Amino acid sequence: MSDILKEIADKLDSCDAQSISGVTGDVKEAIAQGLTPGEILENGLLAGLSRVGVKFKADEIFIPEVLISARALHESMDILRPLMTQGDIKHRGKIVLGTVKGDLHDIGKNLVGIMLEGAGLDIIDLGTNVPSDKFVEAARENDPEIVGLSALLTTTMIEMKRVIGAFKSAGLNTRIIIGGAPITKEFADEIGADAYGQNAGDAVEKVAELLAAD
Ligand code: B12
Repeated sequence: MSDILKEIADKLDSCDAQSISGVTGDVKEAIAQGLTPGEILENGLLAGLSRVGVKFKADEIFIPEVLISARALHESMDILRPLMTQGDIKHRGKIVLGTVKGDLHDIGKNLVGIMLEGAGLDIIDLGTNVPSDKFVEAARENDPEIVGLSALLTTTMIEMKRVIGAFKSAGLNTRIIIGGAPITKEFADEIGADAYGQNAGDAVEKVAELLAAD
């Protein structure tokens, strides 16, 4: 792996505010060296964040430290976003995206949003901790082809079922795609979601399939 990607992963993993402040500079340096945004994201930023996740699980670090890393990742994504969405993109449709009620994780959702934007979708991002009625309201207002739900906690997965139920009750047949670390294809089928995306790349493929089926 290139030195600069290792540097990015190590700094993000340090969870130390002083050291982490250099991450955005390293991301710019990696771009200058000709690395692609995808490489920087996968092998630098997400490699570092995954090590953070391991330490968080082992109670070696706590929420404030994870937030320092998450913020650095967010700032780095602001630098990468224009590179991932540039070009003559054909408008392919609209997607309402949000993390379900009770859940504040948004790194994965934001990444999915960036990739879908790059693939030509207009993104209506409702943010995190979004109750089912807000998804329904946003679908009524914006008339999207697709709604995307994210959940990172096993305790909030069930909210996805509520959102799907709320769409049925409201008489809306907008396609719903779900994703997030604890989500599986089996769970998606069980709750009646139209698709499941395992990661941001898969989300782009599955959304394209849903749009083609319309
Ligand atoms: C960062 C983080 C946080 C940050 C979130 C910051 C932020 N702005 O998002 C903070 C510190 C706030 C946090 C808080 C908590 N967290 Co947390 N967190 C994480 C951590 C370390 C990384 C998650 C992440 O961003 N991953 C990187 C992204 C890129 O991956 P991803 O989210 O999976 O997304 C990809 C796919 O899943 C998919 N995808 C995601 N969304 C969608 C949507 C669609 C439509 C599609 C198609 C695909 C898709 O595509 C994405 C890109 O490839 C994980 C550990 C881990 N390894 O996952 C724990 C983790 C998720 N957290 C956990 C816990 C327990 C908590 C807390 C309850 C801790 C506490 N005691 O308070 C709180 C809950 C707060 C709340 N109400 O939500 C547990 C969950 C355990 C469980 N089984 O439920 C984990 C797994 C850590 C652990 N092993 O214990 N957390």
